[in-house]
Amino acid sequence: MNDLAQNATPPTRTTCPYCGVGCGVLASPMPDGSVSIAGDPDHPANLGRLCSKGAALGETVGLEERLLHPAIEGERVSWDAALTAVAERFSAAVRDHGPDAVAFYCSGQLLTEDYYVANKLMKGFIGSANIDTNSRLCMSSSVAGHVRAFGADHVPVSYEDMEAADLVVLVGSNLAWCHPVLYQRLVAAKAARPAMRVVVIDPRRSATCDIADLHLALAADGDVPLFLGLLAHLHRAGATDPAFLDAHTTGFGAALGEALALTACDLEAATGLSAPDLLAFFDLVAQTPRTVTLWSQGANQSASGTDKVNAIVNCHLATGRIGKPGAGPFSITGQPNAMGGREVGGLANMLAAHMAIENPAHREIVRTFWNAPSLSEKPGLKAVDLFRAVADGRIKALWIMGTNPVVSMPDADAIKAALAACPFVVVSEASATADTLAFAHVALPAAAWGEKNGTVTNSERRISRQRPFLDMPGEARPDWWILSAVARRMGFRNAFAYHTPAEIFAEHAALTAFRNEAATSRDLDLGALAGLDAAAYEALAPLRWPLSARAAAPARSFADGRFFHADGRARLVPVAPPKRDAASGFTLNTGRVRDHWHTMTRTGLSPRLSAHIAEPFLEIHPEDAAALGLADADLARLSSPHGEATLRCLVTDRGRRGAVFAPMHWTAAYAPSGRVDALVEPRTDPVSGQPALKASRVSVERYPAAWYGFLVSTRKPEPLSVAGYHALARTRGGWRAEIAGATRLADPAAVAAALLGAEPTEPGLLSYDDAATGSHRFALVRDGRLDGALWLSPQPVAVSRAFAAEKLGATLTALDRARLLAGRGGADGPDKGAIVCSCMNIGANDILAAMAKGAVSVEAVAAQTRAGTNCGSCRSEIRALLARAAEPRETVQLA
Ligand SMILES: Nc1nc2c(c(=O)[nH]1)N[C@H]1C(S)=C(S)[C@@H](COP(=O)(O)OP(=O)(O)OC[C@H]3O[C@@H](n4cnc5c(=O)[nH]c(N)nc54)[C@H](O)[C@@H]3O)O[C@H]1N2
Ligand SMILES: Nc1nc2c(c(=O)[nH]1)N[C@H]1C(S)=C(S)[C@@H](COP(=O)(O)OP(=O)(O)OC[C@H]3O[C@@H](n4cnc5c(=O)[nH]c(N)nc54)[C@H](O)[C@@H]3O)O[C@H]1N2
Ligand code: SF4
Ligand SMILES: [Mo]
Repeated sequence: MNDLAQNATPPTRTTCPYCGVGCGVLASPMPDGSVSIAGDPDHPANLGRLCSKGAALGETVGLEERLLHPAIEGERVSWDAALTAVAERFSAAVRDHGPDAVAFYCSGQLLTEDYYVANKLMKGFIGSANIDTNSRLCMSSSVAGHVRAFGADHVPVSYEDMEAADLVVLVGSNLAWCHPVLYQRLVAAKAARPAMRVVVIDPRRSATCDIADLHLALAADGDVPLFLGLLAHLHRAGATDPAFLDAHTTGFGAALGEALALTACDLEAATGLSAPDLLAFFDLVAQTPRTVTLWSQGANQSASGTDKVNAIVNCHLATGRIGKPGAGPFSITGQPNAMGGREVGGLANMLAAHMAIENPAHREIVRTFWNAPSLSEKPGLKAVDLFRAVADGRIKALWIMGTNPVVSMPDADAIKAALAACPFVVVSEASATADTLAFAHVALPAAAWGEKNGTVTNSERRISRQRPFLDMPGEARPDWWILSAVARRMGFRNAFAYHTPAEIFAEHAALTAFRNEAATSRDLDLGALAGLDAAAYEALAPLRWPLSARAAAPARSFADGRFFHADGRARLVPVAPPKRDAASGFTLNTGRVRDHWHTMTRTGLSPRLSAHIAEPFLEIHPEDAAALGLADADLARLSSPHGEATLRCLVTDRGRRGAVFAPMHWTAAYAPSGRVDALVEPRTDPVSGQPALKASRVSVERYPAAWYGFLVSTRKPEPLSVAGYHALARTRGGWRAEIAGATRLADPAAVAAALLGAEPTEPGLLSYDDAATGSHRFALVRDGRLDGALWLSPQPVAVSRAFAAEKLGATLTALDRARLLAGRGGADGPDKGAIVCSCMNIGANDILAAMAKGAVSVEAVAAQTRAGTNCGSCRSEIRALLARAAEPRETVQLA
């Protein structure tokens, strides 16, 4: 995989642009234009490891779908014209309607330097706090929970603490798929110390349950009651730490009062868990001082998200399990720079450098440091409210950067309507196919990963550099450059006279240390980096903060029992169980798959990553499916008061009855009816404003398919509008698509010719009609090679996707042609089945074959097939195959 040895220039040390683990990457542009990627063995986050997404980064840096030039109303313009237009329209809106008539909507994928400039411009110079970010959808409940408990948004735990714990409790985290390298570290730690215990708390039996000693498949939003029950149990079992509570906290009495108010009966009803399961969990926690509780979106993305966070933190404070090795509450971040965004104050209710906008002393510090003419005095609109203000005309000019809200916001069709109605929308984007770009009056081409230069902070507060190793293509520019250029055109010349990201970083670091003298006054202190010059910035090694200029960094956060509230104490927050609605229908849970990233503008470019799961799907319990007359691989139509979606059924008992799960990734660009956020209700947590993305009410019915189809083609198939449903994916050598329609096809041959780009009478267009089953098969052969193939059937198409995709572009034998029309592999070309290992392109059937030959362990499978030998992200799936020894799915490629 790694061709570094062939390359003369040393690789560039950079950081992965995907998840919050923040792995170090060595990137080397190769003479043939490709990029070789390897894990950085010296980076403390990953020590050389990468997951499937990181390992495939080289497949995502091409220019195929890049936005390369600024445009106004779709017409290419100069940068000067575009920047001037943005500055004039924003200035005019502020002049005519006041500063709160404009807004920025940013992203945890911006670099710290970009984010710093955006926040400074909006809060300090435009004079509004209407800058919010996709981190509102991601981390804001944790931010609010930390601030309530600790007096600052401080994450006290490190990856090493997780490895050193005797018990790791994962709450609403599918770590195996979403933070795969951290998961591998956990797997390795448990293998080295088998006494370690892992508990997974998730309504679904996710891939992460592979290493769980205990999986609590709780009911949606059962977390607050569960941790209330735990607090009561810790109290009764004498596992609390009265000395710690006494010396370092307030609020225990009230928090315990809420916990004791919950009866055992209430607890079982609210969590959906049995008494023995609850007791097993409670006992394990009570007996294990070195406990790390790690949580993610199953906690944050909820109407009770902030309370969930505090219910968890309360248990750590009550037992004094915080500020100690191998113990603590660990909110793990999703995006590569969610933490950096929080550090510069990129949320509408924060200021900068972890200061609070409501705090006059903090405002004075920032006003003075920035020499800001009109520092905002009050919090701005949070994402959901911000788009409501766009919809009802209060926002006259909106700038979206580094996020794709018409796909990722709840009530996503309403977001489209809001943008369509907004007088002025600016979108800074790297991809020309991002759905949100369709609503831009001004489109600005942003530099992307591999080109941009700056810093990110990972989940354990470690700042790492992203360094460029590719030239910026076309007219793409870094986000900080674009923002600074607009700021200067708005008249703020001196404050935004930046030439390099190093200057911006040094200013940010200086602000964190400005009037931050007393030992506990503000947690974020990067004073040691305030004077950083260009060379030192260039060479900056990955570092965990605080990095104070005046004092040695404390060995460990909260080790001295001092917190950031004015009284120096932590607060236990009394939380009550959420009210439960008794509405009918299904609870729609949403989340991620292993090999796609968010709205797929990057991972969708990679054939390797697209092979794992190539289509949006719906996990539904067998009993629910049977009641609805739905079988595996049928299509289901979902509807809610907000919108609709059509998804492929994956009938599985890994979820609870009455609950369905769908991935968030698919967009209009890949599967127009797979945009699940069209269904999701814009209900938010009352404290954090984070939307409840994991528990919408939906109804499910069968999509009345008259026919189903599957095709592969060397060209992007058009027009897919013949199909009521389609899902496109890249595959080696071209494209594949799942299609279906509700009305019978009058002329299948004509459809085939159109979709495959063939003349209806072209001799190379082979066809086979099977009257018995009503199915039709077509193969287009040009110059002896397979140019495309289409299968149509009244039932879900039972053709081996891997075999069809593999033959695309290949020279065909007579036997191949026969097999293609039959849709199966043959003895000499076995059908791989669903791809499990995307690095090595190994399918489920390859693994089953190895098992048939006697492989009984992941290692033995790896030795025979090479599956799992590169990044290791697929090992939990291999283990699951070993455990189930089940048949692979033929018709749909789902893990
Ligand atoms: N492959 C991949 N990795 C990613 C990303 C990606 O797009 N793709 N995105 C990154 C980002 S930005 C983020 S935020 C993280 C997210 O990382 P995770 O939070 O781990 O991922 P999700 O799949 O969103 O949700 C996690 C789990 O929460 C469970 N859940 C749902 N409701 C509840 C509940 O009420 N209680 C509990 N306890 N659990 C519940 C779901 O069943 C799901 O398995 O992943 C990051 N890593
Ligand atoms: N139903 C449901 N919805 C969800 C979630 C869920 O679990 N369920 N999760 C939520 C969470 S946690 C998150 S983090 C969001 C993520 O949702 P989004 O932020 O909308 O997802 P991305 O696809 O990462 O969007 C990033 C965009 O920035 C572009 N881009 C890439 N690099 C750059 C750059 O350097 N500069 C600029 N200007 N643009 C760039 C990309 O092409 C892409 O269009 O989704 C949220 N929505
Ligand atoms: S775990 Fe994977 S996606 Fe996350 S930072 Fe590491 S290589 Fe990137
Ligand atoms: Mo996220």
